[in-house]
Amino acid sequence: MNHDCPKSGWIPLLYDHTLRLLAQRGVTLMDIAEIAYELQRPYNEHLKKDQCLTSVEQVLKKREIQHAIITGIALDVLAEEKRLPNPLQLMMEIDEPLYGLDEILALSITNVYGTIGLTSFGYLDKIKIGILRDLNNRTGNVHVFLDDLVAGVAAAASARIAHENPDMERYREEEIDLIDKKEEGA
Ligand SMILES: [Ca+2]
Repeated sequence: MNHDCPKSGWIPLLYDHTLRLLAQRGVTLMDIAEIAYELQRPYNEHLKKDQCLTSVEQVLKKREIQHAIITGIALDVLAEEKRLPNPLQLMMEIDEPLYGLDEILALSITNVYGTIGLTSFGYLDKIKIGILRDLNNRTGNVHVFLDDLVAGVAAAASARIAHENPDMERYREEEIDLIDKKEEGA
């Protein structure tokens, strides 16, 4: 741990760094917002894409989510550069189907917003929409972790909107407030 970094300055830096990493890997926040929109639209006819974008931004401000993205993208990049030790290097190159840590890491993102996020994540694993389909088709790049991270953030952003929906019980709103406050103050 680097104790030279003042806590108050470090957290926004990590947010910017996370956005930069996603951009370097060809993923914009609007790409993620569009998936969140598709997930949540059936339940919310007044939903706007801007709302989804704001939700994605809020999700990406959470430290444990930044940590998951930084870790997963680092492994993808190291695999692309063939710098991982074997057999991990080989498993990443062939996207070994029995290797499930990419999904486990992404679940740490969806877990923040409870079971709605979990259900959406499972759904996205089956139907690859938007940028998820593009990531799967981009040859020459390793996206073992990135596809699940993007799905995780989209599912979390969608769950966050679901929690905010006025049709849901009041305690849900309070729950979301608590989660946000806990993170901001952490
Ligand atoms: Ca994957």
